[in-house]
Amino acid sequence: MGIKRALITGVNGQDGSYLVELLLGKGYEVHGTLRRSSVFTTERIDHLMNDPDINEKTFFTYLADLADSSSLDVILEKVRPDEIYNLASMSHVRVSFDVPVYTGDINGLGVLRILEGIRRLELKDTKFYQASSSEMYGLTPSPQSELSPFNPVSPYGCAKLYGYHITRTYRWGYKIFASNGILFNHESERRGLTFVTRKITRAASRIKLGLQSKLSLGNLYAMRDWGHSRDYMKAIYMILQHDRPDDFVIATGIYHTIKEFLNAVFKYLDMDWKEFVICDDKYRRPNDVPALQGDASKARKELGWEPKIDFKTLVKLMVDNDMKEVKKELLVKDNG
Ligand code: F7E
Repeated sequence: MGIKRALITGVNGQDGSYLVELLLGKGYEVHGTLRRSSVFTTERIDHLMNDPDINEKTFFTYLADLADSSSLDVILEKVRPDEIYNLASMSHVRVSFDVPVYTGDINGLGVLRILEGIRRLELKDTKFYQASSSEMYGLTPSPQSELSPFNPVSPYGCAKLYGYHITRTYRWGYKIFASNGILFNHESERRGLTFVTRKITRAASRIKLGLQSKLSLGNLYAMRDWGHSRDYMKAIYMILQHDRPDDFVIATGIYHTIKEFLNAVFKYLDMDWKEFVICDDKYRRPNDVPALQGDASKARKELGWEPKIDFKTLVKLMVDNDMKEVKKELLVKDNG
């Protein structure tokens, strides 16, 4: 058997960066797509792109866009991947209320554009993974499993639900090995700075080091089931190695409020969050999902997957990393 070839859309995102490391470690040749931007957006994969041993032999990047099927088709035809991981999306739920049509195009129709590419090019041996989301459950009471109904309340959740269903439709209609991972919130040291966990760990570090005095947030009562992205990328790899295409919830099963996350972070830094946090309506959403807590029993049983990084360790990893990064920022400022 030759070297396996994977295509990851959105390879420069938090998840893409961990997945490319995992696949390169398993001996895959990895092809990744990025969207063009006026600023550099490759910082999470620069260590791989700049490594001559990796870059020249096994890791290739392309500019492409889920809005543009021609850009996808060219890559599909050239790479003819064994596995496709569709991680590209407009990933911010609050922002989806500002750009709802764009969100529908990318997170919904974008999935269809890839599936149509697989179908039209007759890539019969290509397996497809769709990054579905717990946001699709919306108002459904927790805990949520593969059998729970979907009740999305955001343009993001609605578009992701289209992606979920079109993936199943192509699995059944065209016998494509197409699977969904329904991933609950997953964070890390590489999480974008506008998601609530990283916003908190970064701000707490800046407050601790005297660079910031207040932190503005929205709804503090929402509950989320937070895991680590690295663990979740192992799960999605396992989903495509399973003997048949299927849909799996990936979650820790444990949930916390935003207040509990604040408490854990500020306590770790010997501070009291109540002295620094202010609530600002700007960060509230027209609708917010109240409580997400995943039941990943099916993935545990059928894939043998389990998360290794618990809540306390996640908080520690993120805070330690932000303290290090903010200290570096301070050093540059002092020397400049
Ligand atoms: O918000 C509340 C906010 O933006 C979590 C994405 O990866 O997970 C993520 O979506 C909670 C919400 O993540 C702020 O109202 C309060 O209740 O970190 P988040 P999310 O919306 O759950 C799902 C599974 C995905 O698929 C998405 O791609 O925190 N919250 N104050 C705030 N949230 C933000 N961002 N900023 C605040 O100031």
